Amino acid sequence: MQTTFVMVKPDGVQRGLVGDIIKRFENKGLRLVGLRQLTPSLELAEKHYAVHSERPFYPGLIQFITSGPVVAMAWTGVEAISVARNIIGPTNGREAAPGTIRGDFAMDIGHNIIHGSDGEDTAEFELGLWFPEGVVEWIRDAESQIYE
Ligand code: IDP
Ligand code: MG
Repeated sequence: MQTTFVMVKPDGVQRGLVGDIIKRFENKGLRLVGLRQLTPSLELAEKHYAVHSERPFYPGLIQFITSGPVVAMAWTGVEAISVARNIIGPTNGREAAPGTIRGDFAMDIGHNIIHGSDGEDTAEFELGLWFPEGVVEWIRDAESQIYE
């Protein structure tokens, strides 16, 4: 089992996509273990995107992500990190396949609706950053049907 960090960005919240997005992860069989709505502080945004601090799009990215509320989530499942990335789709919404979140809702590279951790180390770092109090321990009864 892995837990991954997923965040609906300000464009996804403003466009009213939170419910649809949560539904896709639930339908797939992932288990929701953390959920928080907040407008990220500059400090939090800069820590989250520190890896991109030298990129030309970084100032715009920080401005965007602090511009309004986001919905931060933690999802658990077998190989949850790559499963979530597949549900999300590639960065550029115009290139993302229909059926993925970005493929269905995004037309842009920057305003691409949603974030998902890209590896085990990133997931651990991001979960600690956005859920410092930890996540919720529970078992979905349906997991006996979801997994062999
Ligand atoms: P990812 O979100 O698919 O993992 P990353 O390369 O990690 O993509 O970039 C982080 C975020 O930075 C992207 O989701 C997007 O919002 C923004 N971003 C990435 N590349 C560009 C770009 O070329 N122009 C504008 N924004 C970008
Ligand atoms: Mg990334």
